[in-house]
Amino acid sequence: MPPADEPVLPEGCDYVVGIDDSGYAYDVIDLSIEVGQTVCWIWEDESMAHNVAQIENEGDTNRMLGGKYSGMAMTTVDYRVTFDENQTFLYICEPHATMDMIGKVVVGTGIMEEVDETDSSTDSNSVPGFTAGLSGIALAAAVIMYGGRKSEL
Ligand SMILES: [Cu+2]
Repeated sequence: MPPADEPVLPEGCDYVVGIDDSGYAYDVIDLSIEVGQTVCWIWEDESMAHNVAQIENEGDTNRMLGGKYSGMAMTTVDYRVTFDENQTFLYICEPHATMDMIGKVVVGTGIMEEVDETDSSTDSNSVPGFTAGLSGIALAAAVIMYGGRKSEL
């Protein structure tokens, strides 16, 4: 039974993760959800600034590049993620990672299936700069190949 003062979930959120009374931890650190559900990390006017940064492996204190990221730590945050695939989502609060401010969301089976590479572009949270960098490299490679071919003639 949830406590009587449990706030109503904001629209679009299936679960809300906030900051606990200590001010240095999430109030829900181990969550299990269904595929397609949305977790909202929401806090307001906290005394300390916090964020949500995906990590690759348990114990990591640095965020995973290209992972989900709420941005710079803030005292007020509203960060929402809809999980469309089975996976175990591990995250830290960057300023307090070494103080064990960590959390986990187990989505469905908790095990990510092999994903076709072409699917990565559909991830709305992918970093645009990363994709742009890759196409830049592809372009450079094409120019080099073209140049090489011309000199053979
Ligand atoms: Cu924090």
